[in-house]
Amino acid sequence: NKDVEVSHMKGKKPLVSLKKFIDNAPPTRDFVGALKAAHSRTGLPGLIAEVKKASPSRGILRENFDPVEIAQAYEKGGAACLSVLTDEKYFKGSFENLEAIRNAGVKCPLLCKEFVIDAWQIYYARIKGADAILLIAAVLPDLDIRYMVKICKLLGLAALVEVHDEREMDRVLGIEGIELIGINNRNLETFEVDISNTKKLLEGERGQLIREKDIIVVGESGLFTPDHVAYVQEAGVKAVLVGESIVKQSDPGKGIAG
Ligand code: IGP
Repeated sequence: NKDVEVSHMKGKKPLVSLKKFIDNAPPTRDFVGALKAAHSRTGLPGLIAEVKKASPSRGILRENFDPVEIAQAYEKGGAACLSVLTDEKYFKGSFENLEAIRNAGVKCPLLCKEFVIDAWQIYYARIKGADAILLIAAVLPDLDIRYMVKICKLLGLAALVEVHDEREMDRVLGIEGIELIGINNRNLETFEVDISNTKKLLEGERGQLIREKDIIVVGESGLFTPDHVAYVQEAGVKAVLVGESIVKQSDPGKGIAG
């Protein structure tokens, strides 16, 4: 859709030349494998710790935001994977942050947190050091998800497909080759957070299908306490995505233990 403005795409290289870069790019790291390993090692959901400067609902989360310092602290604190916001408009993130974290020698696999509406962005994320990318079911038709999941496989990226209601969950469960589903507890229209959303979407037949398909579910947003994590684990998640509560700590690495 040419009417949609994606600011970081302006003036960037066309897809053909991106493909050449990718042929020479170092291999990706195993994002799903890292989550599974953390889960089986600790018996707790694997942690995806989010490098997040600001959000539309909460404003600036951290003054003196140094993405590399935060990423290193998360890794030291025991995160399995990291999530790096690259969206500039709403989250004050950037692809430069992603690249800087990768170049700083952080070993955790990296999720690129971008509003993907065009395959171009997936190639770009790969070049900037991503090992996984977010695909949001609320903004992508099924056909695009199918196509983008295939592109991710070709590029060696994991796709974290995010849903926030039953309808989106059912759509995504109908798509072949999905390994990772994120359940967002934040309502994208009201910004309200309700962690029982994770439980609701994993009940009954949906939960059963997810277990049969061996899909890893990630509980996303609004997790602030060990009790919250225990609650979503009980609901069936094997991984969690946490931003605000740990990025706000003076030592974000120690924040993980808390
Ligand atoms: C982290 P929180 O409440 O711990 O800061 O949430 C993460 O789930 C949230 O940033 C998020 C998000 C998204 C951001 C989930 N899905 C999609 C941007 C786009």
